[in-house]
Amino acid sequence: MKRIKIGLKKLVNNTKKKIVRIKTEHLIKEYLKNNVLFLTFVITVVVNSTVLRFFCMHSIENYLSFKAILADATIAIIIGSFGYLFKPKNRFIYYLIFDIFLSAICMINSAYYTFYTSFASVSMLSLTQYIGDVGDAVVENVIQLKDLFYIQGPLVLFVIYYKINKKHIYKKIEVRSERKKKTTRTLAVGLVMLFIYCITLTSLDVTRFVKQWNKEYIVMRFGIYIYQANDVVTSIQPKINAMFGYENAKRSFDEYFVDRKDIGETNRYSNIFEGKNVIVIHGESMMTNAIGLSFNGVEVTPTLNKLASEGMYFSNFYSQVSVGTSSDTELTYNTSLMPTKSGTAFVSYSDRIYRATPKFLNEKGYYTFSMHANNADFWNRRAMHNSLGYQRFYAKSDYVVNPENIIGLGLSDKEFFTQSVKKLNTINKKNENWYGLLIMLSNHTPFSDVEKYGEFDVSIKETITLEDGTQEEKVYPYMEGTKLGNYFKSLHYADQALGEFIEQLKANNLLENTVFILYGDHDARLPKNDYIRLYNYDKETDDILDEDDPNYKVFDSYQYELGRKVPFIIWTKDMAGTDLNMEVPEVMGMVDVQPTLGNMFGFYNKYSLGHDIFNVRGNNIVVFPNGNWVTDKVYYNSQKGEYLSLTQEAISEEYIKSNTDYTNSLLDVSNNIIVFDLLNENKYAAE
Ligand code: GP9
Ligand code: MN
Repeated sequence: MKRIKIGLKKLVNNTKKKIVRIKTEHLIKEYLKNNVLFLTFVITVVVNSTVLRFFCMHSIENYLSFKAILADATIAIIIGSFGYLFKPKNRFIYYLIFDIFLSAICMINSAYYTFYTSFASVSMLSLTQYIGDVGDAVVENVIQLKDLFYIQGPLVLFVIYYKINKKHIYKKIEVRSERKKKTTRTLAVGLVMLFIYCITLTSLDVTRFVKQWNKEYIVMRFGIYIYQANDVVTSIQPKINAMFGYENAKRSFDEYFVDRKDIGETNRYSNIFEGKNVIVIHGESMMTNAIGLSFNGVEVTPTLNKLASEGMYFSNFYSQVSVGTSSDTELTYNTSLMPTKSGTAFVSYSDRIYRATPKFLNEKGYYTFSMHANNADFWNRRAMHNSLGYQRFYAKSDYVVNPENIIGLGLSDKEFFTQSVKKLNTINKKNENWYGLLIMLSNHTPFSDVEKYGEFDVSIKETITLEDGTQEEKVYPYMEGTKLGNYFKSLHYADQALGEFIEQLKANNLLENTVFILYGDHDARLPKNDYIRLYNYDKETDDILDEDDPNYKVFDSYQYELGRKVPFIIWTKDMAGTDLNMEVPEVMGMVDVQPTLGNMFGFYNKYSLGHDIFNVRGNNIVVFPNGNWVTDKVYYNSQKGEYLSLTQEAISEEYIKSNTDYTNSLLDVSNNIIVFDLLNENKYAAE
């Protein structure tokens, strides 16, 4: 009897369980059937964000980051919940609009990341006017097939809608109270998820979220949608800050410069160039790794090699650009300030007061000018060169630009230099002393005007003797057909243009009393794989060496960063063989140029952020706008919180911490100087 009872109880329990299961299954089925659009919306939104991380950040813990997926799903559910406020027949439109919007965010970021290795910011919207001018470069370099993936969002939604619409599911009537109930329930789920998400956040997550400049980290923890929303807020913030945070900014600025005792210190190089004329060359995309490199015995950059070997060559020199690329370098070179944290100084802050090199030299009686054969408003140079103290800006309208003289973005460098020499002659006749910046253009990404660069092989050619004694030339493709290969061809052209320019200067006696200064403005943003091929080519297989091969040279992301060095050279026609003819191998950044040159020409900017390299040799630090930094001992990646040791010396935690603190305060002070116009003495007077 007892057994029968137990048996019956079991049967009842099992049946109950079965009923619950069937009911649950039924409920789930019903839910799925009635909420297909909402679910499709949520899934496509989460998939897009995950795929974006996959394309940009590669490692599995980044793209399958639990926090990011939870954040994306939460956002999608919260947005999606309001879809229920609409009648079923209008609901599709609501989801479609948001799906298009969120997919566009992914697509823009995907393309942006390819170009800048960073996520997009709305503070860059004011720069879209330049996209037309570098349009080809952008399209060729940036838009890739992968960026079209994100269309799947609206597309899938549309297909699903079409299918269910056919089945008339969404034609049914839902009364208002039912719609409200659905909205509140779904929203409640979203809010609970939001709560769970918030308690998973660490204090580091929150601090980085507030600062917003470690973009990869934020996207990894918060997902792309929250990142972008936060970006909108932080991009508007500087404008608001400029209205309210002046007091704090000025206080930290004063404190910072109280500690800077080195500014104005003299050394062996003080005043060595006083009274000399100056030609500064802005070498578009010129990189140090090409110096000394040759293919089949032909040098890529014979002119740069000659200048480097005869002059003062800074071989561990970095540009410190942010999204303002060329213009950021011009800012840093001229003022010893760093690029702004959001937007670009050239575009957003051209009305500020700058203590720029042309101004100092102008005070010493120099005539100062700049030359660049592109549109004067590109990067807002027309306004900004004036703010920097260039008395005259010779731009495109001052040059004769014929279609046959165009390479890449505009007038070819050879033609630019030839026409500039004529102007320099006139300037030289009229002025006792002069200082001019010449901005090159031809060697600009995407380096695809190959047929205009002239002959330069980046293959490997070998003469082999056959069995019958005859000789044959064998060609291995090597870098032919790669972007890096094309870059070398383009750079070879630019170098040749530079060589011809120096000859013309000599022929016109313009080198007699002249200091010739050259900097590479930033790296050429070339694919890492092309460098791997350059350093690990196996001609037998026309492929790269196996990683196990003893000759395999590792080229990882640190090598890539360290390889972004650009040349900085100071040269005069008779420097070779003197004690000024030397290599300076200590790390140095663009921000150190003004103090270094200032000392040589006899002026000191008391608000420079960099250092005279000859006062800090071996003890310098180069800070990058993204918070990374490099010294002679360490390259530190702030995004990952990791570093690469460059010496055998042990690196202490304290070393990393103090340099990271220094980096953060330098970036803060620099940003404050520009945003709050702290060098504007009239503003001080008004206080
Ligand atoms: C445009 C040129 C290029 O005039 O200086 O600017 P970039 O694209 O290198 O910033
Ligand atoms: Mn540039």
